[in-house]
Amino acid sequence: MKKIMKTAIQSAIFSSLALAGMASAANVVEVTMTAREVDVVTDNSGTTHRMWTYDGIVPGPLVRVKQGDVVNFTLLNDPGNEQSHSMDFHAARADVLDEFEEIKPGDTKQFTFKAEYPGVFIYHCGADSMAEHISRGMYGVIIVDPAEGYSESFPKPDREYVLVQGDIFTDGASADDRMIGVGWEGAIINGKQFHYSPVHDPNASLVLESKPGERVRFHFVNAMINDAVAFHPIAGIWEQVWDNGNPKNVRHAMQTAEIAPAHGMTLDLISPADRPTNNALVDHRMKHAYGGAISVLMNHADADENKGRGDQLLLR
Ligand SMILES: [Cu+2]
Repeated sequence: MKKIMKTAIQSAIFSSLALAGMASAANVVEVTMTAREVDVVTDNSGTTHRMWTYDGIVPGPLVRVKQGDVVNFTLLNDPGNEQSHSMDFHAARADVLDEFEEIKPGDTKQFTFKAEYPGVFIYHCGADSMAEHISRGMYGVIIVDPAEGYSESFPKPDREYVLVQGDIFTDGASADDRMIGVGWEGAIINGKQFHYSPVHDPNASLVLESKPGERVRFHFVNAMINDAVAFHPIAGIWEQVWDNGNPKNVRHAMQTAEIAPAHGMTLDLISPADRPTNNALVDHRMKHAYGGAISVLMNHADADENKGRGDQLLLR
């Protein structure tokens, strides 16, 4: 009896130690961003707009963690700013009035969350009016890679690109204007109209690239404030689409994926292996496509080895 008790106590102690060990084993990822209100170039010709940003860039920095990681986030609101700002990570479960509260210029906000679910999530400023804060550029992407890694139903890609579609409004458009679409000038992909489309804009100097037959993965986030995106790869078919980027939410051989505002999707494209081809990745809503939401993917043998890998997932 005594011996059994002792064993039970020992095993209880061992269990709690094991749990503590597991907790401390969680990877903690430090992420710091500074809200900055600055002029940003929004097309391939050098046109600037007054934007509100994370770290002075649109979209903000790409954050990538693994499911189970703890994100320790710090937001600084630059003292030179005029507006209050905040951070809302869609990958977090938190308190909108606590972690996501807005802070005044000069203030700092720190919070921690655990990335519990895999997928591709938007983050954005939630300060009033969101219509203005988001459409002036305060958004970005956090990818949470699945804890179990790649699998048969979620294969390892050869290349990955991050695409974020947002709105661009005339500088003077008020929050109320933006809410109802007044002053809308076009759609921006990773911060610029026709960013990767020399076909539609001779000043575009960047294209997306892959080799024939490669599996190219797109992590797409819709940061437009009112409109869904009808994402279609012209001259291609999405091999698989994972709603919200979660390996469990798979669909096959899709032509067009409807992506709601503030939603994300992961989509794979495989080009013919036997010859060089091109795809035009469009928002099939013509207003958006011809407003700037067309990107060219060139599939050719000389594709830049660095593109779609390492730090070249979100081309600036
Ligand atoms: Cu803001």
